[in-house]
Amino acid sequence: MEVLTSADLAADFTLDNRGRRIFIKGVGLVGVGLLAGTLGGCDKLAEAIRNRPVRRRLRTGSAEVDAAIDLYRQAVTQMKMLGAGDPRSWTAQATIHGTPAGFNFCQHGTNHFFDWHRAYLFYFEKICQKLTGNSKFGLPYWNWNQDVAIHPAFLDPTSTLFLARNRTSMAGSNSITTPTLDPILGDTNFFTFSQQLEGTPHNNVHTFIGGTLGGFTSALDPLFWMHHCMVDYCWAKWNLELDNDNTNDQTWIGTDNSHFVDADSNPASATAGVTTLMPLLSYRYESSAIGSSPAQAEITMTKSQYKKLESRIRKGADVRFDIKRRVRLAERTAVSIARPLSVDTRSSAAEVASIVESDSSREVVFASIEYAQLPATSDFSVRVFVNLPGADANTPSEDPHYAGSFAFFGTEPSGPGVEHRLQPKFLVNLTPTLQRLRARQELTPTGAISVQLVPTPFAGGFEKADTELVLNGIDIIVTPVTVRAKTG
Ligand SMILES: [Cu+2]
Repeated sequence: MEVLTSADLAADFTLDNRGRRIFIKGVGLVGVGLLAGTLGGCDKLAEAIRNRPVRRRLRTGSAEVDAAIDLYRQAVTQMKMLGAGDPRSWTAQATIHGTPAGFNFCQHGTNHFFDWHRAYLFYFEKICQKLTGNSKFGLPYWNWNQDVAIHPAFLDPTSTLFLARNRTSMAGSNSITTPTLDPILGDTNFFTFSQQLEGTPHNNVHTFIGGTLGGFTSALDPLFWMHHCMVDYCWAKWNLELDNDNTNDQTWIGTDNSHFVDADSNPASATAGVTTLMPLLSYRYESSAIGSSPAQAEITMTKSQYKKLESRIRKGADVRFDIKRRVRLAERTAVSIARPLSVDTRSSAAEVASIVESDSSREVVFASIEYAQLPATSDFSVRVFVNLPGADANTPSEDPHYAGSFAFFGTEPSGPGVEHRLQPKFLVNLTPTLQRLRARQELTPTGAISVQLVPTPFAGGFEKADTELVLNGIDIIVTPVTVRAKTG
């Protein structure tokens, strides 16, 4: 529980003379109503922030969570009853994200994956609050790392929260496990953290659970919002609890995410910069563990600690996606998912040596994999191995050569109305695997490094074994480690 007074806010925010807009350094003028849901003077603003909605971990056995699920059920029922012409209706909301013909305004595979979806959830939550008449409603989040199974409230076929899915649990997927999530949440670079969180747990949850959730219209599944709320909590935990900084790149901060609708059906938007403040000012998360990062105990923050934190979030840091070295492994090529692909470094020994000997305290080595389009099916993940040319779908992920995995969200749309092709790109951190192989003396500064891409079906066989993956290229890239900020 942070202690926050109007005096703190007066120092940090300058209200305009009518008390309707606040000036936030680096972000500019923002409506008070946007962030705190209220108009008026400093006292009301401080009050609104102190009492902002709590987004709790979706679970059984908690009266507060049960109450949030009840409100959510009411909100979904009401949104489904609104006419299709109402921009707050269930289908209109899902259409902002995607239509059967493809993704619409959502950001995937870009640097705005986190902030676009945060703004999307923010306005959706406001609509839920308005329709239920409960301004304290907070979206519960599905922490798939702590609770692999879908909450029972979403599994009852007679409930409005139900939609047909392929699975009722993430059990059997290693995309949400602690060994997978720890290095991703441990990545101190905003850009590479975002890309990995998107490609691995985010995409896998969509397609492993499957059904509508696995495709472009996924927001029609009531569970979509709980899944994305968890993605948002991953970002908030990384940023606020684990002391990592967002980028201070002015282009990023100033990018406006639009095409949203507020609770009164007005067009709404939010810059990336504003979204970084939302978990501090507009709602807050009930902390929970993700991987080895424990739940943070509710702490009493002094005013100065709170101000320090708020100022750190507002400023961000000099974080960029800098590539120090790049070694090309493969050019454009098409491969069937039934066939693992093995590619290796054919460049100079010096380049290989610089990767093998890369100082892991100062550099991170990634496999950067870019595709020309989405595949025709998405019932599989692609697992990445280092120096294991014989790796196949049966090779266990516990193998020391295993580095990580990613999945495709959505399948290549076809037919009229399809405007643009997505070019999915993924980063898989090779650093721990390279270190392990070096310790086992399986890597030498003059030998080659090979990387294997192994499509592995979620269960049994592939839905369509002749599905093609069209690669744009594979590179090994070396990026400098971003130094983590230290708050008081
Ligand atoms: Cu998503």
